[in-house]
This record gives sequence, structure tokens and C-alpha cells, in this order.
Amino acid sequence: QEYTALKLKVKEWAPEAGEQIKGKVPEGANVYFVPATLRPETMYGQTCCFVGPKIKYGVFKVSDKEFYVITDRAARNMAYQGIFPENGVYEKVAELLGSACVGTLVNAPLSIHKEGVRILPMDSVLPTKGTGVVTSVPSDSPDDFATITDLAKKAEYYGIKKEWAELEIVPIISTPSYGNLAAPFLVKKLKISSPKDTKQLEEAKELAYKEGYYQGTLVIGEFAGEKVEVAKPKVRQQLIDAGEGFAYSEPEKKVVSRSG
Ligand code: ZZB
Repeated sequence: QEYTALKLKVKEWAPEAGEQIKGKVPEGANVYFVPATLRPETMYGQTCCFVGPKIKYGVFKVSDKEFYVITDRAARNMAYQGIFPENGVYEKVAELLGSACVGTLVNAPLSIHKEGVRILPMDSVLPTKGTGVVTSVPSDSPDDFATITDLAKKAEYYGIKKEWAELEIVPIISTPSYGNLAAPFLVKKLKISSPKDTKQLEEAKELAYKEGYYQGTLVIGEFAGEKVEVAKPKVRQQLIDAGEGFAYSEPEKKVVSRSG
């Protein structure tokens, strides 16, 4: 799988995570949550970023000024892809449980939410896929839409502020079959009522992927009006050129579904 890894810079730590990295990351260094995505063209619609609350993350040193929050497994893979200074070497300076990171405010490149988005919990994040960090685009990802709907509904239970899960969802991609908010449309159409409806969510994801990729047109940003097929590599390159993202690949595995 060839992913785009995106750099979401921490603007303000959740208290528990801030406490845990104290003294381990140099003052003034930038720390980034690094989700892996197959849909760089949807990054305009990021409204939050998910971590698995029970997943253990490392804070890995890229340089004196730059650190990445990802799983150990992703760090090991990255170490062989020229992402860290020395081949095969990845230096972990701290560890963080996903739950401790919830509430952290990060800057999401390209997102219309310039004020930043929050790190929020998602139970279905797989520690064995990508970087274990997942950026959320509820306009185009049914899983993301189902999850933020649930988070907003049960904010107190999740220990979050309701408004963190209620950032505005704007159209990113227009499609002939599902309109310009494909994920909310499909969640409703397939009568998905919770993130635990994994079978319907899997189907919704397949449908959203196909329609978005082959029939979709971007309706926002510099490439508005262009087909997704055409715009996708351009948005990706733009992120890479701006130093806000990089290529990350991992060997194809047997289990590819996040719910299966
Ligand atoms: C942003 C995005 C926007 C995504 C969208 C999808 C969609 P796949 O096909 O199953 O490989 N993802 C990445 N890592 C993980 C993880 N560790 N656990 C759970 N989910 C993860 O799915 C790849 C997608 O799964 C990635 O692309 C990421 O979410 C998520 F509009 O990033 B995506 C119709 C899907 N739309």
C-alpha cells in the first residue's frame, strides 16, 4: 500500500500527554501526529484526527526539531524508507497511550479548519495498519462520519468536549450517485446507526471509494472542478512539496480491512 503520511503539528497538548513528554522532547521542537491516508485529495475536509485509545504510541526523533507520534511498527517501517536520518534506526524518546492524547489540538494541513482539529478516540483503529493514527474526513469516509456522530452523542462518556466532534462538515467531492457529502448519505442510506455496524460500514466504504475515485469531482481548493483521479496526485505532490507530508508504504498484508 502506498500511503500519504501527513504531518499534523501539535499546537496544544492534552494535559496528560503534555505531562508525559515533559523533559523528553526539547523545548521548541515540533511534534507531529502522522496519519497515513489513501485519500490525500480529501484533506480539505479533515475535522479531527483519531487514535486508538488503548494503542501505545511512540514519540520518535526525526531531527532535533522534529518528532513523530506513530506506532513502533510504523517507525520500524519508516526507518527503512529514508524517513529517519539513519537507515534502520529509529529513536524513541517517549511513549504515549492513545487515551492520554485525546483533546490535543493539532494543525491539519489543507483543512478548512485553520484553527486546528482535535485528537479524538476511535475504537476501530488498527495498530497493525498504517501509522495507527487516522485523520478524519467525515464528508467522505463513512467510518469517520459514524464515529464522530457517536462521539458527539456520547461526549461525556468519551470524556471529550462535544464541540470537538462537531466541526463543520463541508462538501469536498461531488459524485453523481451520492451527492456532495457521500459518507453521510451512505450512512443514512445503509441505516448505519453506530460505529459498531461494521458490516454495513465496510460496504459503505467500498461504495464511497469507488464512486469518489471514478466519478468524483473536487469542489474545493486549488483543483476544484477537476476529477478526483486527476487531482489526487496533484494534491499529494503539493503536500509533499510543502513539507507537510511524505510517501509511506508498507508491504501488502493478508488482513486489509479495518473491521474484518
Ligand atoms: C483519510 C480518508 C478520507 C480515508 C476518506 C478514507 C476515506 P483501507 O482501504 O481499508 O486500506 N486508516 C488508515 N490507517 C488505519 C488504521 N490503522 N486503522 C483504521 N483505519 C485506518 O483504508 C485506508 C483508509 O483507512 C485510510 O484513508 C484511513 O482513512 C484509514 F474519505 O484517510 B483514510 C471511503 C474511504 N474514504
